Amino acid sequence: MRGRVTDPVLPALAWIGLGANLGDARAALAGAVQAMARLPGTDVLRVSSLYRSAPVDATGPDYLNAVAALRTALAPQALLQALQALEQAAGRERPYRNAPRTLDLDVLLYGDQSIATPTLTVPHPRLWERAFVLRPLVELRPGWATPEQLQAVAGQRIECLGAW
Ligand code: PH2
Ligand code: MG
Ligand code: MG
Repeated sequence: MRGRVTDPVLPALAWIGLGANLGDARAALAGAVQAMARLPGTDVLRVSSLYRSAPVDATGPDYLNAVAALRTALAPQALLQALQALEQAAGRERPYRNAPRTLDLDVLLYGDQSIATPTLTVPHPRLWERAFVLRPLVELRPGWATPEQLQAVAGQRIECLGAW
């Protein structure tokens, strides 16, 4: 089964974190949602509100962030490669870790799978440390994070901008 682009037990529900803080971030995120909907065997089920957030472990302008729920027949590694291709198409450069970026698409959750490969760790290892992930995720999945988990990121500046 390894190496298949799609898998007979799929589709799976995948949760994607979107972020950008260089260039026209709003257009980049909106374009990414449309592009994800065009990926093979993939539907965008839901998209959170748009959020503005202060950089976490990073410098540069404020970010725009959101979370999308996909139903996809792409296996995790194929999904990762497809998302990286969209980042590249949006002009993503990687001069140093957590550099400002035109588009970042992270696989946060993939079904109930735990994945640990050199290129992909799911659940995303820093998911619970980041308000810019937890807040939009909980908007789409109320009750998914505990009040304590939300409290732990309450000091991070983030503002819900509402609908796109
Ligand atoms: N992404 C990072 C590092 N820091 N901060 C915010 N506010 N939003 C992000 O998307 C973000 C970040 C690494 O991917
Ligand atoms: Mg990221
Ligand atoms: Mg990333």
